[in-house]
Amino acid sequence: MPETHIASGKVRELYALDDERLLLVASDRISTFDVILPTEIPDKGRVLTGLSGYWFTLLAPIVPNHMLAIRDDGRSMECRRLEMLPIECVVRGYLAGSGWKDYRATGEVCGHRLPEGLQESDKLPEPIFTPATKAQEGHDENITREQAAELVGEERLREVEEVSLRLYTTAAEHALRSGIIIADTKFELGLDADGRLVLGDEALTPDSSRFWPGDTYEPGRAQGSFDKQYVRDYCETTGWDKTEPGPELPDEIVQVTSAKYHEAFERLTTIPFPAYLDDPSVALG
Ligand code: Q0Z
Repeated sequence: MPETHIASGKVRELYALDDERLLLVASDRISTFDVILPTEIPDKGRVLTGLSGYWFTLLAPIVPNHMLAIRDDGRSMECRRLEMLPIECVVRGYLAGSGWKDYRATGEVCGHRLPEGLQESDKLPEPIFTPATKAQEGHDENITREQAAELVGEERLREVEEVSLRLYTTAAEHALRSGIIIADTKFELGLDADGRLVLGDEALTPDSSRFWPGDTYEPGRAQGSFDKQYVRDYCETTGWDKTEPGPELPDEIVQVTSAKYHEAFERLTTIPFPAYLDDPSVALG
C-alpha cells in the first residue's frame, strides 16, 4: 500500500493514496511565533484530526467536505482529492491579528468599512469574509473582494463567501455554548470532479482559527489563546529571540498544553477523549 509523500505543512504531512484520495496526517508538533518547537505535545494531532472530523459531520448540511474516514491512529484522515481554490477563505467575528492592525491603520478590513471606535478583540457587528492569498512562504496577505474575484471568478466568490459565513456562524454559535470563542477561522475550499464546492483541509481547529476562553473574554486587550497561551508565556520567560531553533518546553508546560487540547475536544464534541482514542469514528456521529 504505497503512500507517496506529496507535501509538508509546518505541523502536517500530506500523502497520495491513489488518483482520487489523499491522506492528511496531523503530527504532535506545535508552532509558536511562527517557529516549530523541538518538543511535541502529546495527542495534539489526534485532537485536531478528531475536531476537524466532528465539524465536517456537523457542517455537512451546509457544504459537502473531503473527509472519507479517520484512520484507527486518530491522526490520519483519508480525503477526496480536490482542486483547491487559490484563496484562503477567512472569516472574522472579532477584531484580532491582521484584522485589528488593518482596522487601526485604515478603519477597514479587506474592503469592509467598520464602525469607528472599535477596540482590540471587540465582537464585530456581524462576521466578515476577509479572503487572503496563499503565500508559499511566510504570511498570507489580505486581499480585497475584487482581487479574490479575479482569482476564482465573481460567481464562485459569491458562493464561497456565503458558505464560509454560514460555516463560521454555525460553528461559532456551537463553540460559544461550550465556552469557547472562535474569533476567526480560515477555510480551504476546493472543487470536486463535477465542479461542486467542497470543504477541504482541516476545519475549525485551534491551528486554523483563534480559540479564546469565553470566561475571561474582555475587549480592549489581546485575548489569551485557549491552547497555546502557556507555551507562549513560557517562551517569553526564556529570553528566546523567536528565531529558529525554538526552546525545548519543560514537562509541566507540555502536560498543561496537552490537557488544554483534550479539554477543547471534550468541550466542543462532548465526547470523552479516551473514547475517541478507542475508536476515532465516534467523532463523526
Ligand atoms: C491540502 C497541506 C498538509 C501540506 C493540498 N482534499 C485535498 N485535495 C487537494 N489538495 C489538498 C486537499 Cl486537503 C491540499 N493542502 C494543504 C496539508 C501538508 C499542505 F498536510 N495542500
